[in-house]
Amino acid sequence: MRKLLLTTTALAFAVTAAAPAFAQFNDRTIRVSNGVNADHPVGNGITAMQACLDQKSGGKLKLQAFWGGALGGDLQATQALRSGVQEAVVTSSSPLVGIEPALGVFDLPFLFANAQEAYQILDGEFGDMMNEKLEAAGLINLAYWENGFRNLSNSVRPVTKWEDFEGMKVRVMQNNIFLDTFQNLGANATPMAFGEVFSALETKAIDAQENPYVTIDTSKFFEVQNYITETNHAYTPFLFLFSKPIFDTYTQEEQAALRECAAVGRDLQRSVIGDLNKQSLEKIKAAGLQVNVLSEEEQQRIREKSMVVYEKHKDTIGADIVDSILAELAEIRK
Ligand code: TF8
Repeated sequence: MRKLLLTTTALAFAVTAAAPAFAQFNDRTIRVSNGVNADHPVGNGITAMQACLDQKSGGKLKLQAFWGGALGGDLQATQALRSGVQEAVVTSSSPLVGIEPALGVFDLPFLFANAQEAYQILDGEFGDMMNEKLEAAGLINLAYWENGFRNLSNSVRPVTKWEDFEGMKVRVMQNNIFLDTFQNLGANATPMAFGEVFSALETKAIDAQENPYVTIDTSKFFEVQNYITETNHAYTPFLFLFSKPIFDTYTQEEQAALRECAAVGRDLQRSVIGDLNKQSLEKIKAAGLQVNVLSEEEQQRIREKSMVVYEKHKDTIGADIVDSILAELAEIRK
């Protein structure tokens, strides 16, 4: 009896050993592009995601990151995903409103009051609903990473109230909600791809731009700017998008590993941004920029003035979408 048991056990081991390890995984190189530089927290997120993939796939799924827009800007790379010529991109949602207008909901000024609110909405049912829309457009959103709360930098004067925007040449993303938000404040808003911003600031073709502190730091915008105002006027999510035509050819195990590991990367990336935000601000101050924080009163004035943008863009985004996010936020804030 004992001998029989031993033989059975030995046989079981032999069968396990004979089965090729990670048989459900193929050797794959997954190109991931992003407009930011490698020292942006997206870099930490990619490293964490890779460690997770190594474990799950036995080293078969490899991320190959491209930085600084090396494979094209957000929109260009996203189109390459849709046509199945590039695997993945970490992109802001804002430049993609031409592909999926509902994404514009995240561009509404002062929508989220803090990151926790954003996480609840993005990682919950609302985020899933948006992912279904993206899927219909040929894009699998593996997870919502973070670009973050946006602040204004400029080279001409301190901005402490909305009247200070008058005539200022502000670069905005290629997105009509941002365009209207800044035009409505009196700025001369100019849509421009991210990759052109540094040199446009340097040559003074534009006076100002708005991005999270971490991006102002890692993309070196502070080197060609004199003033910063902590406006927190919008929270931009990063989408970790995967090409649906390519994703559909992957095994279920590969797909599941990518989704799970993108969430691991997301958690780390968000926490690194949380820490780095303060450090980036210190670095910007140390470089000699004047930093202004909007008073409660001025922020309230800007917020109220910006509400016309909600009405103007409600139908383009989808009235049901705008109403449902506002209802969910009201619920969260109770
Ligand atoms: C922008 C965005 C960018 C990102 C990325 C670097 O201002 O906030 O920071 O989408 O491509 O265009």
